[in-house]
Amino acid sequence: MIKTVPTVPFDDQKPGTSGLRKKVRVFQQPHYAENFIQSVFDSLEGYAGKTLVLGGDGRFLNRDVIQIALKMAAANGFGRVLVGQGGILSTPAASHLIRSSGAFGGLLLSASHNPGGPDEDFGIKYNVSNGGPAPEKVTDAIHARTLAIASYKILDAEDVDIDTPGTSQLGDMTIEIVDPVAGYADLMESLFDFGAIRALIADGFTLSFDAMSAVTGPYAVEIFENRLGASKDTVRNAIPLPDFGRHHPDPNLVHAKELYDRMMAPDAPDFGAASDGDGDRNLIIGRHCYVTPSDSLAVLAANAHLTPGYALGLKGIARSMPTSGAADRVAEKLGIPLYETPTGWKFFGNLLDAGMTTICGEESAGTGSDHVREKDGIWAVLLWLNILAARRQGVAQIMAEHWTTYGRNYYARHDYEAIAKDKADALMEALRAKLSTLPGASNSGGTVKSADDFAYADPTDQSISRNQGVRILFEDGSRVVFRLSGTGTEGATLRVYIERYVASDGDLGMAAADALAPLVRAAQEVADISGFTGMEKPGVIT
Ligand code: VG1
Ligand code: CO
Repeated sequence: MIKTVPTVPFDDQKPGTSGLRKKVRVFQQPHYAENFIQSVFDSLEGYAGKTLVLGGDGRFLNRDVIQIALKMAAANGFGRVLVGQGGILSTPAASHLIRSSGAFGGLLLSASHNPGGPDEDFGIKYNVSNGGPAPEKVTDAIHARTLAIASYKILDAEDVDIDTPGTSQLGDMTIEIVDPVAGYADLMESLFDFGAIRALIADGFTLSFDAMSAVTGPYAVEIFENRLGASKDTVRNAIPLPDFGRHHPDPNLVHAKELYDRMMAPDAPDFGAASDGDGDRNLIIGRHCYVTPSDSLAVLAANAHLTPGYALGLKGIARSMPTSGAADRVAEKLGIPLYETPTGWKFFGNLLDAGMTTICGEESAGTGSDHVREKDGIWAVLLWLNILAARRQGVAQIMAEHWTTYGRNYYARHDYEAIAKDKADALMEALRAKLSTLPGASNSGGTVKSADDFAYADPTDQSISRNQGVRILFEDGSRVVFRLSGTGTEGATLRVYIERYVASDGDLGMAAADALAPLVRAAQEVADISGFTGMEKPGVIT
């Protein structure tokens, strides 16, 4: 029986960089998840009888919201829902499933790199039929609907068994519980030379993958251990846990410290990697050699042609604005276009659909390609492995050669977390107010060449996105970028992105912190970070 439940709007359901993310306690309020899901459905047209993909990263509340979404999808007229067994689907696997099944769209339950558990974060994101995050015009419509919603529809039914593979009925709707891993692993096998990687591993190459007790565990075990023959202790923290073992599933130098330490030890494996809560990010650390995500994008783009899936070359490279310009130099050398987009994967979808770019990346450890419409952690690891197998060189050697060819973009991101929102807004406001006075002025970073607030015009549909981050560009090509995070759930997070380019005949062997120190001072001088936030230092440096 379909129930129509009266409700009132919540005023805080505006999707951020990647879906709606809130504390679990917020999502547990009566009608909260239901309101948002109904607002998503109300913003779509023509889904009657069509297929919806449903799954998440296994965090606390995942299973409960899956039951709600199933009953609401049935009540709202979807014809079929594909659910990852146990409610599990990594974000890239969900993207692939949407595409391969011809689904109308998908609901992805995750707060990605944010921690999980009863006192931590949960999230819901809607992806469209190309498998990618809903573009801004859709998320704007969803938000508008959340402010006007008066009722939602839900089927009055028993909970559905989501753990047993197979097909069942819920009202008029069919539910298929599918293997979350197999189809995705097959896709990976179609893109990369598994034989060459297997041979590399058989020759003694060692790797370590930290799944951070999040969703990639089952994928990594199947792909690295079962299909590629890596030893059975390759994947660490392989079981997805509702609270990620109380860790923060963000693969960076702070939260993946254990992996970092292992990779810096005298007996380190040849290659180390980690992924985040929902499996779309990747951290790459070679033996004694950390690779910044921006450099990783550049190296992958420069070498992708060595792998079967990309043997014909790349159509273009796209990177988010704060991501370093390392990939730009590769695009230049390859003679292909480079696109600079705002932060967040939703901006890459149109470029990928239009065949304008093949590889995309973000400084936040996200890299992906046109094989799906999300960033993809395991894909990036496999592309690295395939390149290592083709070149038979170590990560450190590959990085050194890359910098000698292209020069080096020293890079770091400084995060100031949990700042009072009004203070963060005031900082950005003050910065914007002085933008026009900066060009020509000098500070510790050198002479400012230009300063602006990044705006993006999508070349495929001409839609404009403004206020995407303040950029201060120096005459020597260095830059400092400031923006506020759109994924946090506590106060505001200020991200400061710092970059300095040194040409191939310059000093390529500095410690990043030393190379960037003058620009870090410049950031403080220009934005008075400590004055506005009361913080002398960032909490996280990646
Ligand atoms: C962050 C990253 C951004 C990424 C987004 C979603 O956004 O900076 O590059 O696309 O997270 O990643 P923000 O607005 O907090 O800077 V995930 O893996 O959390 O879905
Ligand atoms: Co993620």
